[in-house]
Amino acid sequence: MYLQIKKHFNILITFRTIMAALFFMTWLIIGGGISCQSQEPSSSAPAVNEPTTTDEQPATPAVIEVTIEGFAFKPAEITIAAGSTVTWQNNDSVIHIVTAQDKLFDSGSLSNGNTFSYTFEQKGTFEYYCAVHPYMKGRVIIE
Ligand SMILES: [Cu+2]
Repeated sequence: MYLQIKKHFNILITFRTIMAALFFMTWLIIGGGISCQSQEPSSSAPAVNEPTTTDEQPATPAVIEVTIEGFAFKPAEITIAAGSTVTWQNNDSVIHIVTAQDKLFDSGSLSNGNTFSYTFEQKGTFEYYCAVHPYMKGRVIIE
């Protein structure tokens, strides 16, 4: 008789434990859902600001240096904002001439240490090469 009561008591305890666990899991799921929703507005607020700052960066004109070294333009391709100035410096011991494919600019003869600057006002892709060594090629992308 006593054993039977104890057995019933144990089943009741197990049932209560399962119900408590289920209730706790439901509370976790609902609680997690609420905390996710409450975090969304705060996390989306800086996300709106981030693209604004990255949009502003390319719009800022700058002065960019391209070195001429080892019969190559370094870097060979640059992407910059309209109004930016590119300064080429010849670090080779031979003469190089920075020439635009569309004849937009021409540096003339650049000996060692000489520089040439050009300001890009228009958006677009500008291909250039060295008139002395036409295999030397570069590109300026204005955004
Ligand atoms: Cu050259």
